[in-house]
Amino acid sequence: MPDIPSQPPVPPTLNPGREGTDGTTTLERATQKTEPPRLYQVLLLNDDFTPMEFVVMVLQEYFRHDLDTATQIMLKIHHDGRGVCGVFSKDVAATKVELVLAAARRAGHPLQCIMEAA
Ligand code: TYC
Repeated sequence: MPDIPSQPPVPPTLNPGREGTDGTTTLERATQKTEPPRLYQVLLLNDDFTPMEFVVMVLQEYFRHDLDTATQIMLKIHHDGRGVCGVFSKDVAATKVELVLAAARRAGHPLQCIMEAA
């Protein structure tokens, strides 16, 4: 099914015409000020109960880190209280948070996963 855009397309606005010497008017497209989409960090928070192996698995399966990187990130979270798993668009970050929380609850772990504007 095609995606339904959340907003209607914005018609191009035109600057006032620039008069030529030959009676013609040239219309110029106004500069569009489109901000780049905001990015969001997905973070895991430390707790005393979730097994280290489960956190490493989450970092590998949901954030595509290799075993060494996943282990380093897990240890950073264990020591500092929190750590960044990855940076994504808003929709992708929200989906990762939901998937990680669902996996943790299924496994009976209290792991917390949050997103923050980067
Ligand atoms: N602190 C946990 C333990 O000692 C391990 C852990 C690491 C838990 C990172 C959560 O996000 C976390 N078993």
